Amino acid sequence: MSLVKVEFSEKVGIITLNNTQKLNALSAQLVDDIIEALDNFQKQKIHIIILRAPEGSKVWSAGHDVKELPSKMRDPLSYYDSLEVLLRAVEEYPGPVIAMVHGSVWGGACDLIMTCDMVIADKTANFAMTPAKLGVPYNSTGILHFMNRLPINIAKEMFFTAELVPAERALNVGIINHLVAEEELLSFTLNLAATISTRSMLSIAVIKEQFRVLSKAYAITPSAFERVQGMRRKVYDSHDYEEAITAFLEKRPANFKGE
Ligand code: KGJ
Repeated sequence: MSLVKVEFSEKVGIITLNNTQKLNALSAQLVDDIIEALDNFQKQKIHIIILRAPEGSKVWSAGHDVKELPSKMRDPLSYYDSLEVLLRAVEEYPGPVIAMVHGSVWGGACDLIMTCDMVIADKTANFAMTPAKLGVPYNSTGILHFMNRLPINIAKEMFFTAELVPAERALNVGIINHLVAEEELLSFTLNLAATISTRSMLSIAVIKEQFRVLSKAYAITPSAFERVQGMRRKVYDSHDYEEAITAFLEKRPANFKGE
């Protein structure tokens, strides 16, 4: 059974993450279902996608399925990790992907909404970037998503504190495009999609691709790349990574040692 619900009109497709029992944690299966929905919409030439959770959800998505993170000694966010595959699918969709957010957004799901082209939210929305809570060495493409979107001090605060940023502040710092009343969340998002749908989709698809290519146009030497990978490895080989994942599963705070 699919973990997403799909609806569409002529040009707008809605994908609802529909695994609320698991707080829409981004498991490999949920990710596969989202990607399949995106692929089908692309074949049907649906130009604009809205990504949402079921109405009234307290949690929009709890982020990467922690139970699917590898145990120690393996990169938890490698190129083919399900979250990474999803983020690329959203970035490469040839039309706008709009995140419509009611409820809290955690970790990898926060990276997902930052990868969407726009974010519309109501006052229940809040956003936390949690790798430091789970001892996860975040990957460089993920860091870049935040650098490209937010002032660096705000991105660092999110990563260093792993605390939820409430909706009003999220608007002020640029995480979200529009903060709207709860009862207007869907109509506002659909109106925005309707406006976009009157524009040239060819032009928009090319501009979106230009933003994608140019926002990643950073040169890095092979040795710098290998150094970063080596530093990240120290983290996923560490006591702290193993301890934080175990602590999550045992529903207790992690006891970090910094090694
Ligand atoms: N992955 C897997 N299972 C999860 C996750 C998750 N991310 N979040 C929650 N669950 C499971 C819990 O283990 C419970 O399972 C169930 O969902 C309900 O959660 O005990 P079970 O029923 O088998 P819970 O905690 O009882 O619900 P609430 O008390 O309502 O709390 C909701 C919260 C969202 C506040 C809480 O579940 C929570 O803090 N979840 C973890 C959120 C998080 O830190 N996500 C980021 C994961 N990390 C990343 O995405 C990445 C990439 N990273 O680098 O950190």
